[in-house]
Amino acid sequence: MNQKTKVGIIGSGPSGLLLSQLLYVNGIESIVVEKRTRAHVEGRIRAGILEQGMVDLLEAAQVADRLRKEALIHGGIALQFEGNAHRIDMEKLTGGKVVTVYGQNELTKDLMDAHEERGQSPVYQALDVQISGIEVDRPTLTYTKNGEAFRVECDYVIGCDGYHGVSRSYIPSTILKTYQKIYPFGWLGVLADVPPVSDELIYNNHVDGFALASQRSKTRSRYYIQCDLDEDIKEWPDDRFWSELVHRFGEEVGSQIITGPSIEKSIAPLRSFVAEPMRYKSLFLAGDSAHIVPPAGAKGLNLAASDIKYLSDALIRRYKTGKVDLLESYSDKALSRVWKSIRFSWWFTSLTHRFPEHEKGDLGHKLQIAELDYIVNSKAASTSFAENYVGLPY
Ligand code: RFL
Ligand code: PHB
Repeated sequence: MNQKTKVGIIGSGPSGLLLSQLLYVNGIESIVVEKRTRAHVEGRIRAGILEQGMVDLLEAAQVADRLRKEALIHGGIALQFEGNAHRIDMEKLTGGKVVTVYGQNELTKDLMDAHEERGQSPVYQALDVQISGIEVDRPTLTYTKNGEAFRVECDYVIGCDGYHGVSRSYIPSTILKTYQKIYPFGWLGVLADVPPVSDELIYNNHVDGFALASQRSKTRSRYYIQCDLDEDIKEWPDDRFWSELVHRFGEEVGSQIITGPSIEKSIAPLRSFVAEPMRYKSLFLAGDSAHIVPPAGAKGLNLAASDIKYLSDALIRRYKTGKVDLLESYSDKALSRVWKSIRFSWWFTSLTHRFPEHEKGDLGHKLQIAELDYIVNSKAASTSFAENYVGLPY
């Protein structure tokens, strides 16, 4: 079957859904193709911290009603090291900026519901997605669904298909340059319906490994501990997870952690990755298809949002005025912000995790403590930290 649209979008993660919703609000039609089911995409427990820029974009996309009612606003976070937690007052240090706590899966649900309401849901279970003709005027997306072949003719193809997607591979290898660092550890995350240990997030440096106390609501906690890459999740029954978490948070915080049955548990590998350029002819990359950050710093989803802001502005301008200048500058503009978040996330990971080359409590660990101590005690350093954490300007 043949279809025609203006913008063909691959992937219905937050990048793809937000882009198509913003285009819709501005009267520009698009088609989203997604290889998984709606339930699968919606069920992925991932990010939870939104910068103000992303919240503003969700408002512009007219999908922020539930978020406005249910999200939590955080004006600070704590950095814990050597057993003591130190609050960074981000709101005060940045002249009033805060972050919003709202699960990525809730946000995905809101976006999917908005698509469904307007009768334009993504094409789920679209298999074998391929792109052709990005070098000519009108590229084409092809896919199969339930054994039937489909062909979508469009003006632009947007690769929002994540790190493992297909779109990046359509940029010729003579043009594409990738940068990557794989970290020698992962994060073991648990979601549980228990009240969070603290009103705000606590990032904890411990000689046995990093730990993070996060949350989704006043009654739902999200905790992470640094783990080895080859850990088998089956070796981590709830009791073992809670006892390691309590141990890493130490006397003061650990003893206050309320435990309960996990409702989700998973291990995520950590990497820094950037693909340049983020545009080739009529193919544009956005979100995780072009870059990955380690999760300390909570930048992945927020970077996807800034890409979508630049790209939606560029496409809206193209369709409203015929001008393609913002499409031409998209890759450079997006990458300039991407690299700053890549740097912040890499630096914050280096400062808070235990590295295999560190003997317990060796020089590397001592240097981390000295820098953390500097951050929490120097106004200049804590301001710089806060400025990055709440999100650099778009
Ligand atoms: P996604 O979410 O990976 O969506 C890509 C979609 O494309 C589909 N797809 C295809 N569809 C059709 N054909 C193909 N060939 C396809 N290949 C793939 C996939 O099925 C999928 O639905 O990318 P997107 O939209 O760019 O969104 C990126 C975010 O999901 C990601 O950056 C964040 O989750 C990262 N992240 C965090 N970011 C934050 O800003 N704050 C956080 O607090 C935060 N915490 C996290 C995180 C990521 C984590 N994990 C597990 C990676 C915590 C964790 C544990
Ligand atoms: C989360 O709540 O999932 C979360 C929070 C902060 C991070 C990473 C993940 O830095």
